[in-house]
Amino acid sequence: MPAPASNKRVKNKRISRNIIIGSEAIQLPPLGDPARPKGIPEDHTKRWTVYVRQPEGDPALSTWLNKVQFKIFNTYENPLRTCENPPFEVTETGWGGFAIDVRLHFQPISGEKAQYRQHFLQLEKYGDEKQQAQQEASGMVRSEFLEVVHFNEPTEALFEALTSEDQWNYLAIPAKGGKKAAMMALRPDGRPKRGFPNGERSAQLPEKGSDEVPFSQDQEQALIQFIREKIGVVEKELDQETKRREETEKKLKGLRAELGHEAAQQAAQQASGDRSRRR
Ligand code: SLL
Repeated sequence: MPAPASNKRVKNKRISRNIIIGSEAIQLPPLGDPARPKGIPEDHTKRWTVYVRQPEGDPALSTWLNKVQFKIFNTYENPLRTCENPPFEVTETGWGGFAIDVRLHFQPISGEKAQYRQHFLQLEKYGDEKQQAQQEASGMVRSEFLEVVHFNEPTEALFEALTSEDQWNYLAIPAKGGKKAAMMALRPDGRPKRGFPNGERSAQLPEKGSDEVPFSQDQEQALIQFIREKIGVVEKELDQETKRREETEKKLKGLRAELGHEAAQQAAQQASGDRSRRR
């Protein structure tokens, strides 16, 4: 029986995605300090957050990541914390660091099993003097690692999702964003205008520009024309310079010949003088 279409894999392809797994910790105001939030166990000295984030500007995480579970220290209530949606993070208070299991669950279209990573919850300052001074000054200790997730021979559905333009839609500036939004040429739904007016998807530039469409084939042609003209100007100047150099060289050659002739005569006179004196 043939495998259902959703499980069909794209042979000889591997798509990788980066994620940041990290934690941030800040000092809590001490016991008795009115600024200390209520209801925190007396021995807790830090507030921390452990998280899975996408690197800035990367394709959207939720294309492939469905949910994240953080297995925190087992003295915490409900130590297996599940984040079904971004932000994939857990915030708690405590007094000590420990290793957190991070379970990455992929979108069902991927047909992939969950993957496990570990992150050590770093609460105390660390690193060289400069790093520690920076942590002291900011009042925060951050520890981050870049992790790579590989999809070997992804399912067709995952391959489609991981190669789709939609992964960057989250970067679109909302339509009411003023000048910047106009620059981006947005559709009414806030997504960037792309492709041809008939909806055909393309990496081509639109033919005509406007106030809202700064980059077009027209503008590209105008730029090419401008550069060609400038190249023409430079070539003409180069020609003139070459001619000037040739003339100068000719003059130099003439002068050298003249000088050579005179010098030869002088040398000859000198030599004959020397001879007559010697006699
Ligand atoms: C270890 N580092 O790995 C030690 C344990 C546990 C920290 C650190 C409070 C937990 C709670 C807290 O910060 N525990 O209140 O349940 O063995």
